[in-house]
Formats: sequence, C-alpha cells, structure tokens
Amino acid sequence: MKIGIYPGTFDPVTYGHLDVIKRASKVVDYLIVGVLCNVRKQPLLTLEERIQLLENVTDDLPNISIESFSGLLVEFAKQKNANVIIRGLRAVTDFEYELQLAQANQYLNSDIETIFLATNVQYSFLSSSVVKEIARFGGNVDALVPPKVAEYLRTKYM
Ligand code: COD
Repeated sequence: MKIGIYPGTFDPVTYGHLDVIKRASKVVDYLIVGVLCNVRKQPLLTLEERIQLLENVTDDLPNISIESFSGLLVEFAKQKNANVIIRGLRAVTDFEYELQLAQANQYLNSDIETIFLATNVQYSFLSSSVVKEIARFGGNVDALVPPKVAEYLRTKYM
C-alpha cells in the first residue's frame, strides 16, 4: 500500500493546496496531510484552526486524514509508514527551496521519495501569504479559498 504525506503549514488552506490534495489522493492509496505545529514564522491561524479548516474542506475525500506533526518530517513519515512525500511546485521560485528540502529529507532517510505535482495553472500565483494580504486589506478571496476559509478570514480581519 502506497501511503503519501503532503506536509505544509496551511496557514490557511487554499484552492491551490486543495487541488494538490485531490490529485495526490489519486496517486497514492492513502494520503496524510501533515500540518506542521512548530512553525518558525508566527502563523495567523492556530494549529487547531488550520486542522479544522482542512478537515472541513476535505470531508468528501475518502482516503485522506489530517494530522499534525512536530520535529522532522521524515520521522513523522517513518512513524506513519509513508513511502512518499508529496509537494506542489508553482514557479521557478519554489524550485530552489523545494529541491533543498527534498535533498535534506533524502539525506535524512533515503527510503522516502519526494514527488512534485505541478500546480494547476489557474492557481500558479496562489499562496497562503497572498490570500492573507488580500484579506487583510478587505479584498475578495472567494475564488482563492474554500467558502469556510473566506468566512474565517473575513471574521478575523473585520
Ligand atoms: N499550487 C500548487 N502547490 C501549492 C500551491 C499552489 N497554488 N500553494 C502551495 N503549494 C504547495 C507548496 O509548494 C508546498 O509544497 C505545499 O503546497 C505546502 O505549502 P505551505 O506553504 O503550506 O507549506 P510549507 O512550505 O511552509 O511547508 C514546509 C514544511 C512543513 C514541509 C517544512 O518546513 C518541514 O518539513 N518542516 C519540518 C522540519 C523538517 O523536517 N525539515 C526538513 C529538513 S531541513
């Protein structure tokens, strides 16, 4: 059985993340969305809020679960018997960071492969930071994030 981990901060989950989750869930038998607890930068959403929104927007997908992790990603993957780490690639600007992360993880555990899913072109500019910036100044994020997330951001920045 192929178990995949899609790790991230998800602060908050966007349609770009959701697109990767849906596509990855067809590539592996079971997908764990791993939400990092001890983020270096201060997230806007608490861990519980990030998890709750992810659960809410993926509740129609049968073969996935949302779980938090702290510490090294490869340790979490080993603990979950995952054989593959899934990451999304938007533009060349992502590449350097993603390559470094994949190679560091390969150095730490060569049994776990990283595979990259190319972004859907309509979401190639989309990131959690862009969404927060737009929402902070009262812009419309309805086409960028699921309704529950848009509602959360409106309340947060009201
Ligand atoms: N289209 C496609 N993919 C997208 C889009 C989009 N519009 N938006 C985001 N993504 C992809 C990102 O490229 C990324 O692959 C993924 O979705 C998650 O994105 P984020 O921003 O929520 O998550 P990150 O990049 O902050 O996650 C970083 C990790 C948590 C994976 C990393 O910090 C980590 O593994 N930390 C634990 C410590 C560790 O083991 N470090 C590695 C060894 S140094």
